[in-house]
Amino acid sequence: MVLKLYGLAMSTCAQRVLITLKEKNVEYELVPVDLMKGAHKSPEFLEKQPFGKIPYLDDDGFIVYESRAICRYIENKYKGQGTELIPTEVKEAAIFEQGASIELSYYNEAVSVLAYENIFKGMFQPGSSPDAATVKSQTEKLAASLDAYEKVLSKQPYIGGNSFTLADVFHIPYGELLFKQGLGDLLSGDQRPHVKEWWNKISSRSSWQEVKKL
Ligand SMILES: N[C@@H](CCC(=O)N[C@@H](CS)C(=O)NCC(=O)O)C(=O)O
Repeated sequence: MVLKLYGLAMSTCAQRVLITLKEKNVEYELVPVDLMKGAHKSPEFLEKQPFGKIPYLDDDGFIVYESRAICRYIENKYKGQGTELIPTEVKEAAIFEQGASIELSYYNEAVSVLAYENIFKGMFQPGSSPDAATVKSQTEKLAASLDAYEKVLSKQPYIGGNSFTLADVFHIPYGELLFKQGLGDLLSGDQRPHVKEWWNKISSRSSWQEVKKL
């Protein structure tokens, strides 16, 4: 049975998984979940994903949720197929885990709060506007983190080491949304040349170009 991903192609968390599926050349079916109608809070959905969030994966009855965990599951299940997204050599694996933790610790909160304030808030609460103080503080926090990224990326080409990995994949969807908020310069400005080079490389992957068209 083909893997079933419950989510939406426009959801950043589902996009992480979709990029992974494309990189691994794995067949899948995307089953839409109507967030506007609250389908993700229905008893049937909560049975599979108790936190009421998209996405979750159904692999012939085996359920896994949390986008990063789903990506790791797909990589481990399809090891040897498509792009290798988690290195196996012990030191390379450690640097990969370091990169994955960097994304979760120093990037995800700022980019997700910014996307909420500048994009999603208005969609879910029509008439509301971004909180200027939150936008300012999260932008400053992200800029400070990216200064540290610049140091990391001056020593290695990818955030998870010497090759493209899931640590890079995890950054892509929210990174792209920064450009839709007029904040793309944080990633592609000349003030951080190694971040710029890294962002250009990871965002031009054909997997992401295909996911953007879904
Ligand atoms: N840590 C979770 C986050 C999931 C998440 O926040 N999903 C969002 C879409 S990107 C969602 O379901 N939002 C609807 C809601 O919170 O009601 C993951 O990575 O899967």
